[in-house]
Amino acid sequence: MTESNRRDFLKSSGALLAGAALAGVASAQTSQPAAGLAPHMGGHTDLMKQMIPGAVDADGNWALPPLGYEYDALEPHIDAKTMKLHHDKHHAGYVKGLIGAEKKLEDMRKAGDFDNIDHWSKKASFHGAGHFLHCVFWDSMGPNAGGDPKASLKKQIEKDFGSVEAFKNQFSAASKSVEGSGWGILAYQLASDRLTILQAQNHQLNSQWGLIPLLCIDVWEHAYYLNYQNDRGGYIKSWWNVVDWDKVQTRFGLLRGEMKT
Ligand code: MN3
Repeated sequence: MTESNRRDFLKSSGALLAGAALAGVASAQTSQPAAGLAPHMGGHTDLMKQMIPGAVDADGNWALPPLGYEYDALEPHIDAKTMKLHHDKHHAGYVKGLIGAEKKLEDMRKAGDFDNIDHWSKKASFHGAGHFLHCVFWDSMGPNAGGDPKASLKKQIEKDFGSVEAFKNQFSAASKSVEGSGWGILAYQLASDRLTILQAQNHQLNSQWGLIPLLCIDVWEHAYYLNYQNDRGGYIKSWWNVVDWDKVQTRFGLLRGEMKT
């Protein structure tokens, strides 16, 4: 590319980027006239810390967040033994696995030897997705919860799914029919300003790009087998009673710029 061609290219690609940014602003303002531009823009790390508290420690290293309630707080819907094993052993394992995989990738870079790149890239994806989803999972539940979404999240669910009942039916069906181990996920699509339901296998498969999980249910057997055995549908039905919609609303509100970070 000649220098003048390069300048023309930069000029036109810059114009395209600026156009895309303006289009984004316009659509955000159309859907959220009162909020306008999100006040958290430029502070995404702070935003994520509020959305998924405790996913990293004060030094920015991956960490196991403490539960915001007692192990037995979700009984009778989720028993204390399941919660303790799930949080202290399974989730802790993903945090350890993510830290370990990132260390291996660092070692490979230092050594300039990428023979095992497939293995450790996949491990980082698996454990990283597992860590993130468990953080959202714990922070989607609580005692004295259940009921239906309220405020702006309720309106968005009605807009994108027709009704809260239709949303719950789709979410439950998707979660129940995950092949093997996985998750049902309600996620916010940043590009379209819409909600969508994902059916993740393991932690990291069947996703899209550019969306943030707001609410998720773990349907790995370790999440329910002690109490429900093979009755995944019974577990999902009961789980709706511990969904803390205020927390889900907070995540949605932060992403939409409806509240300050
Ligand atoms: Mn799990």
